[in-house]
Amino acid sequence: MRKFLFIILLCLLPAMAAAQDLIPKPVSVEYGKGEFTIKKQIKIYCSQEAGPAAEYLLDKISNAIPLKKRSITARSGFRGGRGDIQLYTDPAMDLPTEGYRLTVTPRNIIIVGKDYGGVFNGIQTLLQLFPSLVYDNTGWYDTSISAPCVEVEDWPRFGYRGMHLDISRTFSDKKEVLKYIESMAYHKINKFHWHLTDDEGWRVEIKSRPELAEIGGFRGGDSPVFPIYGAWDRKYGGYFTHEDIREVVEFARVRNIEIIPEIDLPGHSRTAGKVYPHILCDGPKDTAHSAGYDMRDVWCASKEENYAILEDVLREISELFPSRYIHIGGDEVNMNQWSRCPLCQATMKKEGLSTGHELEGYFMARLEKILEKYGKSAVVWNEAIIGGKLSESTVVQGWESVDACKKAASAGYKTIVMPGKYFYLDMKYTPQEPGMTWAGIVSTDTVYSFRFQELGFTPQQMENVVGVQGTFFSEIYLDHDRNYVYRMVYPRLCALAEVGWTPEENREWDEFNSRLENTHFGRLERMNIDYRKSPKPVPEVKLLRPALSVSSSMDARDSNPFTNLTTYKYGTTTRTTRTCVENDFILFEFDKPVDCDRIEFVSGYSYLRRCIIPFGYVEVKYAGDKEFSRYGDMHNGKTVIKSGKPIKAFRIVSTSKMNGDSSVIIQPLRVVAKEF
Ligand code: TNX
Repeated sequence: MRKFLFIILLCLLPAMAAAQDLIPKPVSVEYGKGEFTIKKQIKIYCSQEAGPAAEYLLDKISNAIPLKKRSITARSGFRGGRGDIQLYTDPAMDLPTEGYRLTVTPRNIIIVGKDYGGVFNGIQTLLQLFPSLVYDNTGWYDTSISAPCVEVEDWPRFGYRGMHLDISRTFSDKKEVLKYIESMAYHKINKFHWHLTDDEGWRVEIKSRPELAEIGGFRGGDSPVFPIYGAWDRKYGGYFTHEDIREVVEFARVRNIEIIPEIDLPGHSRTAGKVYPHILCDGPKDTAHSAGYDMRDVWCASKEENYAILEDVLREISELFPSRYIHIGGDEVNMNQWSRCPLCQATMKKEGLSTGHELEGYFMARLEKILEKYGKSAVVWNEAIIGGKLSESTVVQGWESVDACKKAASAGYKTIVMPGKYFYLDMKYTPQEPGMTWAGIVSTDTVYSFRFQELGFTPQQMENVVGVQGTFFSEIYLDHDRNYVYRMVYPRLCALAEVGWTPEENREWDEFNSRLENTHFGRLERMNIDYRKSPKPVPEVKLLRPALSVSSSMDARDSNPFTNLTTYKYGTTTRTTRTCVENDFILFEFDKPVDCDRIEFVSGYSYLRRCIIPFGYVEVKYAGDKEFSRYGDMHNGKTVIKSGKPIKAFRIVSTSKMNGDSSVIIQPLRVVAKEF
């Protein structure tokens, strides 16, 4: 008998452990005795408005068990009493928006939500109580699934718990975007900030201005938009039609996710400027360092026709997206283009504006007016408020720093807190892994460590904080496989989800991390999310520093001289004064022939394939040779020379007409010693 009890206890253990590993952690959970089991059939009763959530839940349950009988009965005014699973809303319940009560007993499961979002959040908690098979739609089944008896009372800390995706730099198609949204929903993320336009591509159809997407949706090949990140040798891109967008919006709506689309204005607009050159300022072109390619990327703030185009764009976007909010950008505007433009100078005089930021304020305020006409409010990046007061209804995203968030909140704007240092999920996890670096190294722990109080947010500022958000900018994505985005986003988004959901005093890193490791990683596997695993140690190599001289057909900037290459100063680079053109070369001559395993040449940033020599070839002069001989081709800005013979010199020759940028960056060579 004792042995029997022990076995039962053993069987219960995994279920109990899993049950406690909820992410994001609920406000209150009380476990009871026993469990609710689904075998061959299930009856769901729900109120009318909870119908889509019921369908969603049934789909997930059907992932885990081949149901013989399944039914959903939706009745208006349903308030519980019948059905194995009962779902309904009760706007009068004493919980905040999106709150819910989930009760599991051996007899039934009841989820009461304050609203639709509440019911949906309750379903997400329930899914985590079931075995992770509910997430797996690849045809693996069990004969039954159970959830432990429990009473959960729960609500979010913030009403805004967002995640972002940049589909301009690297395009993601509809199927990929839907998977991304689904993964967010599993973590009770309820806002999707969709970055649809930027310098490298316009990804949303505008029927009244079709060229924007038809031409601007693609770069490279015969497109006027030159490649700047990846896909150098082909026409690359895509865009979402209105029909696609409606499908995505509906998919998100069922999942309690509001989509906030972004048209990044007035900067980050090189694509629009290539499609419609007349939208740029009347000032000089910016071609000095770029082999004739005009680098300008800012809408002229003074051409009335521009506001007419933008009204068309914003009207269609407003009609397509039900959200009250449309993101109109406002970040990183190169104001030199305005200061060289006679029209913008005249506008500034007329309007009494003395700085570029004030002109940006004028531009954004005009767009706010347009949005208002279509019943919408603006979301903007934090720089947009430097130049003066925007509308009270405008929401600010603080991305540059914690301070920028505080400033926006103090100035009275509703603020979304998303400082790069904590929440930019395109940053590296560790220095050895891929990712951007401008905001620093962002480990999962870094994300989780975000605490408003410790960072000195005042109670007044907190009143304006609507929530938190992560970003995934996609400059580097194209240089990796399609799962790169998931490794960058997960598990960091799990941490962010908890920052946005769980009361600060209930959060503790070690305990969160054990929930991740014990259970949640297993869920992510079943969700088909290729989350980041700790990297394997990189095999150590010995680097040689043979004396050499470097020369080039391109000049180096004073700030990044060629001597950074001859002294092998890792971490610094050489940067040329212009882009590369055909037949530009860089010549490396060693004082003595070098006998090594290999030489690695990398152009561009170490972590970002930009400012590279996109294509070229390599010529080598071996010890004893008089002439150079062709070693091979170079693709995507980097090459490895592994010849087995001592090398006296080598030369990289460009076959690219330009690199879409105004300089070339060269990293110090890595000359790897033979086995040591
Ligand atoms: C900053 S976030 C940007 C983006 C880049 C991102 C890369 C923001 C307002 N501007 O344009 O893609 O960094 O991390």
